[in-house]
Amino acid sequence: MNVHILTLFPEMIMDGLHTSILARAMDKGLITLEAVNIRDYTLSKHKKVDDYTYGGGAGMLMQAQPVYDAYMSVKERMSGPARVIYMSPQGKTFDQELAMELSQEEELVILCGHYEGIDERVLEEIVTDEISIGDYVLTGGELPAMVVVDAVSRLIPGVLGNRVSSDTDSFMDGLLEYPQYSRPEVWRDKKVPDVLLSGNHAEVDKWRRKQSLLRTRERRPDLYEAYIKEHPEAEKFLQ
Ligand code: 4H4
Repeated sequence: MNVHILTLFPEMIMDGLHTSILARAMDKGLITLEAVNIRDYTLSKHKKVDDYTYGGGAGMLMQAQPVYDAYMSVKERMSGPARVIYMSPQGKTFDQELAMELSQEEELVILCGHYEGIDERVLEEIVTDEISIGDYVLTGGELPAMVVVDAVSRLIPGVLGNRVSSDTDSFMDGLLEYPQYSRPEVWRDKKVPDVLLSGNHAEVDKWRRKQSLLRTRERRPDLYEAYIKEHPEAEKFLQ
């Protein structure tokens, strides 16, 4: 997957995403990442990229021309058509299902807004998907873009190096993940559940399924109801 991020703060993206797993994925050639500085494409002699909004109102807006020209510079270098994602509170809420969908793409362009957002005309011209990471307003789209890249990248085969750990992630099967433990067996008088030390994989799987159902029912009743509707037989694990 080739990820192209259009941003006013490329260093924030490159520093933020050069984590161990993503850096290794890039070294393996599984992912390429570039951050394109929108400011490099402004035609204004003062490197201006924002202006007041027509109709008045507080705040500034990112202008269309620099964003469009930055996108066109990336488009020329892409191997094929790409989803162009605009990070905004007005978008579709990002979730594991959307992460899975995006992980199938070969090319991904992510546009990061600032100030009050971006001129609607360039959004209409280039954006295919508007995505939100939650119902709150941030100062920039860079953190949301890094959230999307992180969640999508780890689903690309070979990135985690151990597919099992993403397959049993929370939300992957519609349930929250079960509690997990590592050494030592006893920590501050708290013991690892005996079943996990038994070596009986069938019993471990049964215990984990029950814990996932209990945790989901307690913490995310919305997910639990949806899951039980799809899998009514699962309630037997709670007996
Ligand atoms: C974009 C602020 C659009 C306001 C922005 C608007 C998020 C989020 C975010 C910087 C930019 C903000 N991006 N999920 N939440 N005018 N981005 O807050 O549409 O309200 O992804 S606007």
